[in-house]
Amino acid sequence: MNHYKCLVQHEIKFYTDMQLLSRISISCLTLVLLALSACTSPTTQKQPVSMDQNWWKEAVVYQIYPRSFKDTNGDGIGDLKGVLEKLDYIKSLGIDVVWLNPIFASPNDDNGYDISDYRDIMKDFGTMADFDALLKGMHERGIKLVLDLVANHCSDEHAWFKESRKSRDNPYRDYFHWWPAEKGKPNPRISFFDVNNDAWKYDSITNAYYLHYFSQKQPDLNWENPKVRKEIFDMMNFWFDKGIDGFRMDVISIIGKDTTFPPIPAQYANDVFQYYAEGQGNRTHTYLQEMYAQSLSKYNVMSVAEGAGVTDKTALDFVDANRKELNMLYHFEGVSYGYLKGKFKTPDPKGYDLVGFKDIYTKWNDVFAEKGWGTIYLGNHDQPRMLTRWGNDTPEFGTVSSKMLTTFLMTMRATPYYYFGDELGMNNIKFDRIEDYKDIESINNYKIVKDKGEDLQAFLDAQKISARDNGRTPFQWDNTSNAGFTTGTPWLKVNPNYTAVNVQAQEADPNSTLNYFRKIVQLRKQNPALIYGKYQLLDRENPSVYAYTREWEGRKYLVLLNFKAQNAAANLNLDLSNAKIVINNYPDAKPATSLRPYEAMVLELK
Ligand code: TEU
Ligand code: CA
Repeated sequence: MNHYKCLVQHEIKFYTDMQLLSRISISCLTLVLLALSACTSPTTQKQPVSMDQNWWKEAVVYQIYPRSFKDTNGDGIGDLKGVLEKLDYIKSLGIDVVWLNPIFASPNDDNGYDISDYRDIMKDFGTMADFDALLKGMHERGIKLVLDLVANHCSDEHAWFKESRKSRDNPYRDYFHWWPAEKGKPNPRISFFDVNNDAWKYDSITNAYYLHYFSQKQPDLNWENPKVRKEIFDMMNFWFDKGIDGFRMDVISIIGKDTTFPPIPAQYANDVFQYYAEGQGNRTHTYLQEMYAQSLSKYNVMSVAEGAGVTDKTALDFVDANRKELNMLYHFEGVSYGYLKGKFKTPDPKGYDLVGFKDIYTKWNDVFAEKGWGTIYLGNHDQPRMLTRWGNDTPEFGTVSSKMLTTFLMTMRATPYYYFGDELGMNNIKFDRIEDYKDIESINNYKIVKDKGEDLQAFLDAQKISARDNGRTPFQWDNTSNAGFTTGTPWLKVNPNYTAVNVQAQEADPNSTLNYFRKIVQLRKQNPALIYGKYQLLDRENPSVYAYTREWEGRKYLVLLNFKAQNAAANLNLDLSNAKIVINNYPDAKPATSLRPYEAMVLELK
């Protein structure tokens, strides 16, 4: 069975259970809170702050996919000089931190997530001198730089792997997971990017299989080996000594492995990712504590785990400060929501149910309410454009729903990870043909569907909403050819709507999504209540409106978001007569609980 089917089925089953549970607990909580709020004045109530304040909690992170940002030499591929050239634009957004997807030497089987030299820059992107200039340029502007640490696996073209596969007694043999073929085929492990979903690849040179959770060109590193861990920590320190401000850690949740490779226990049969992350003992946490001691603790840097397979049950183990592991984690439950059971990333044609959406984000807020710290995102390089997936990308509602989603991201109690291009309201390109896709995930899953004789048209239709390449099309700077991204042929097609949706057009328009983003970034930064304030969901059952308050040190904000294309009203027992609108996405808004399509407003309650 396709592993994605397993993944999605599990997520839905898991979600349904959690939804029931959280419905019960949230409604109890609501009753208690309603009772409490009846006897305390909301403006004088002080919220205890149970955690330290940190720069990375207050930051807005802007993620740049460098391949698609700005090309300066006409080869059709974005580069580091392109990011350098656009630093003033990045600064103008008001963001604090830039996260760059991998920029290291790579044969690009998976766009840089297959690293062949961790201490060198990918040729397509430039040189180490370009990197040094970029880091300097960012720091001069007060922007921090976070790089991508891809340490679950490297490239099969990395010197370590080239050595490792030569002979069974090579000093690098134990840098990877090998299974001698004379012991028979190892127990199955599922690969996410393999046409047979098989994570074991036979290598005839030494008559053995090696493990690759991702593509055959991404062999998994053996973290059981202390030499591997030392290599990784030294490499991290190399970049920290250069002055970078942190790492986003690719699938760091699955680095620990039970190297006896037992059969996967039945309880994980429908969710292999969760088995990889949570089912193999405590190894990952032991390694992360060592990483903290050997590297992270020595610098004033931030760390964020890509929490693939991590549930709310174990999330705090990664980010509770007392454990001395990492700072933040991003979960997959939100972005996995709304796909059909048993189908590879296929959205429900009826759309997604907002109550379930609210429950997921509320549950994850609660995980970090006392300890640790969360993140919030609706798009990244592994996701389609947030406007298409979670908003409404028609000409009528594109701008307003884009601003509504931005309002959500900027008013939750978590560090926002904002994906480049979302500030312009970029949407999915929706390719018709498989030939237009460049992503290994789309290409290999197409082959899987084809080999099984399943419905290819249905697959392509679903990809129009869910494919990763939708989020990777070139950034839209202006209305000249190729959106000003390149003078050559772009590596991935430019969305034809660039003639209208681009930076140049939006700079001039005070009501553009771009200027709205700038404004709401400032609003968040100037109001600690929007960063640290307690989050309280209101009117949970409302199928159209997401309403919540944020409250801290006598300040209280009400956030009202209509997620639907029809008018809708929130049912709230709140007096809005003295409320003041601090930001809204319609020009003539008044404090009210009735909202127009995709209307968003943030009110300060007095
Ligand atoms: O993603 C890990 C991951 O969970 C994805 O493979 C995810 O399942 C998929 O994108 C959903 O469509 C990280 C990186 O973010 C991704 O770009 C890499 O391809 C992957 O690891 C391998 O390094
Ligand atoms: Ca280039």
